[in-house]
Amino acid sequence: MKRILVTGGAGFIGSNFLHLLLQGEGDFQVFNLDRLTYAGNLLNLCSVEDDPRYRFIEGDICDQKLVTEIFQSQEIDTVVHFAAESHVDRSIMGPGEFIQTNVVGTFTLLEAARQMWPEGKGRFIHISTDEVYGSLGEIGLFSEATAYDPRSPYSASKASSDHLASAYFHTYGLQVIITNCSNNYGPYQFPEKLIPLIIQNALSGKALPVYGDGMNIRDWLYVEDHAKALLRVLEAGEFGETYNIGGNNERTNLDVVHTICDLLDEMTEPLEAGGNRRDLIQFVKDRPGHDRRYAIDATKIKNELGWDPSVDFAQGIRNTIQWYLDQDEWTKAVLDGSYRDYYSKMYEGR
Ligand code: NAD
Ligand code: TDX
Repeated sequence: MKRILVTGGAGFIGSNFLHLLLQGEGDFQVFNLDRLTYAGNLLNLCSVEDDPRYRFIEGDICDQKLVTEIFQSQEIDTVVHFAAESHVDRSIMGPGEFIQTNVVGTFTLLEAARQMWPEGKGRFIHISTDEVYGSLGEIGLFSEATAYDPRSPYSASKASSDHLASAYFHTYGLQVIITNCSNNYGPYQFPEKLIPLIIQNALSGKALPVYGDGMNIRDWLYVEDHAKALLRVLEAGEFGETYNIGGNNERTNLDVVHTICDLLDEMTEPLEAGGNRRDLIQFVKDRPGHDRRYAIDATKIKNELGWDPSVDFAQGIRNTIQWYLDQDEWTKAVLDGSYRDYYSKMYEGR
């Protein structure tokens, strides 16, 4: 029986991954180690908390004593490592936490795995991002062979953690796999990120902040497709390999915002003040070091592991909007005082 340690499972992608994993019949135990930062929320896990195969452990991945104790007492043989500080804008406001959790936290987990697992045993799946590759011009795609060129404190911290994971494979033979994924969207995403932020603001008739000229491009992937890709990696990925995961779905930010506005006009009551949601768009000061374009070549994971995205953007964005419309309790819980403080620091006077 596999004994899996998931880190950051109370966050956006981690909770979607746990839902999928626990929907399966497999014989395993899964432990979710999460510090419950502003981005972690146990409401994301209500549907799995009674599953006897699942246990939540509140704690910090940087806590070496705790991490070692979990590896020992639970005989962990698999790590799926999501825990991170994940928001680029917050990393620009204050990089310290990013270095701590993303670099030191990853090191702490790798080190525990190295100490505890005999050579040739264990599996360590390190979840990372396409942002480590930097910014693309108008053409080209990021492949697994693209050189790293991170531009924000967030992406630099993720790049550092990827390099550590890779070094543990080469130096110690730790059975590591790294995945680099494009922008995710879908249920349970914290509303600091573009898509849920625009949905929440557009619902309440607030300004919709678009950075710069709105022509930056991201490759959007529905979060369940990312979770499915990670399950394939867990089942059949090759140790020492990197897999790029992407949606083959490039869109300008402005196009994404327009799509959300039009769908909300169609799916909900009109705004009290009249007009349509596109009228709420405000171009604001650009993000410093804003990467212009990301796009993933996902040929390797398609050919080697048989994974392809299955939800197209038209369907995925509609599901996402409907999910936020249905989640009053969740929304109230996350749009709390700390979010409002963050929002005013980030957006007022911009
Ligand atoms: P998130 O911010 O929604 O969730 C992060 C989770 O980690 C939260 O539950 C938080 O409580 C937990 N956490 C943070 N610091 C911790 C610590 N020190 N110890 C224990 N738990 C801690 O992030 P997400 O969007 O779900 O991203 C998950 C992973 O996927 C990250 O590693 C991120 O870099 C990567 N990723 C995200 C995207 C995306 O579009 N969101 C794309 C590619 C890769
Ligand atoms: O208010 C906004 N206005 C705006 O124009 C916000 C929050 C964002 N943007 C722009 C910036 C980006 O070009 O939208 C794009 C997407 O922004 P984010 O949602 O902050 O995502 P991004 O910076 O692309 O990073 C995301 O994808 C890769 C995740 O946050 C990372 O965790 C992941 O690694």
